[in-house]
Amino acid sequence: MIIKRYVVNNMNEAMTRIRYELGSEAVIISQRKIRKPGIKGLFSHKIIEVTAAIENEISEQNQDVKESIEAIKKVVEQQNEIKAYPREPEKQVNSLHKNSEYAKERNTVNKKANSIDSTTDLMSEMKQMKTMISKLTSDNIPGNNKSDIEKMLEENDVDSEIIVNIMRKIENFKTKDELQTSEYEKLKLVLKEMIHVTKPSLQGRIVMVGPTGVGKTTTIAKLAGRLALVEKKKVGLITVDTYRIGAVEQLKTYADIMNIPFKVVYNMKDMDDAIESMNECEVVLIDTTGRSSKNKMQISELRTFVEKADTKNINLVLSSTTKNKDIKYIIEGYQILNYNSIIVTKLDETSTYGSILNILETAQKPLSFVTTGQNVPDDIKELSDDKIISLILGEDTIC
Ligand SMILES: Nc1nc2c(ncn2[C@@H]2O[C@H](COP(=O)(O)OP(=O)(O)OP(=O)(O)O)[C@@H](O)[C@H]2O)c(=O)[nH]1
Ligand SMILES: [Mg+2]
Repeated sequence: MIIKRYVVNNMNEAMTRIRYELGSEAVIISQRKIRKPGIKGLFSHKIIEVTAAIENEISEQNQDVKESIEAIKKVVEQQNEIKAYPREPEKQVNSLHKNSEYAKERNTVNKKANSIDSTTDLMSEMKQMKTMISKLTSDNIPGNNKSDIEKMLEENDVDSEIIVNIMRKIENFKTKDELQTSEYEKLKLVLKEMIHVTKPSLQGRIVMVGPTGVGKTTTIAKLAGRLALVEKKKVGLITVDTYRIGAVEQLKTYADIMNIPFKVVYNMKDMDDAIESMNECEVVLIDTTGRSSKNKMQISELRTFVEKADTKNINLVLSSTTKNKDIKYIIEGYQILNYNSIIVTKLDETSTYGSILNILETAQKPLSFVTTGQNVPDDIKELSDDKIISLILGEDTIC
């Protein structure tokens, strides 16, 4: 019996680690809330100590399968010998094994395989054996069966291609203390290498681009609120609206409430004038209309406006609820806008967070913000890479 103790933040984390390290047969023996050791522990929230156990001896069923395999192996050997001496098989073989174990084994084999008296029977028995062997060994054949890590990443909606990539990286991951590093710890180190966050610069011109309805305008309102009302900065708002009637009103309402300058841009000349008129502002937030990434014309039109903004602070805004396949198309379609960072919205609308990894890995750009609800200006956050990793692995939630 293997008994292991886990100190974790929540049961979700405990289950993930137990399932990975001890397997799905493991049972939880006890769980209790404890405080972290030392003085600090008195003031921090309680953590959980979970004890789990698993039988480490080979199960009776597996033992049985092993015995059957051994028996069948011997039948195969004997059949080969019989084939080699077709005329007087018993005599020939017996003469080869005069005082050998043959007779004894033959008895055992006959017991186990008494229906094998022809090649056809043997073939069917071999087929069964193949199934048994693959069942017994499937866990040890790479790629044959999904590992617990793969299953867990899949459950958290990490894209299948990215999972393959992660597994390859884990396999090649070398640590100083190889024997002491579990695969789960390696997974975390691999994810840390893959996920990048950037400390967003909230200065100068900041542009938001992205598909329809992902939350660009709401995100701009949140940032404007934070900068103008909390940080007391001089903020201006520009909206590039060459398409949707009504889009203007939404941002204008926020600008009026916050009492900050607001301009609507319909053409390139307007863009120059609007930027010029906001020379005094420390931060100018520029909103754009949502575009389908499939419509290359619309995206190129948007590009000319974005280039006019002349800034390195261009954010691609994507919702965490976007399908994995669409993420690839959107990121590809928006590439010509040369965005520098990513904002992932609507994390409050999802229960798994693999999409954050899917978006960052596909875009190969760092994350600046995430948004977690409709409340302006509160529901916007910067996340550390460790927090993102624990979200992706299902150890933590955002709300
Ligand atoms: N649940 C949730 N809803 C959000 C979040 N951010 C924005 N929304 C909502 O999503 C809807 C669309 O938001 P908009 O800000 O208008 O989206 P947009 O990207 O500007 O849309 P277009 O201008 O049409 O391209 C609104 O109902 C917002 O309240 C978020 O973080 N969580
Ligand atoms: Mg909008």
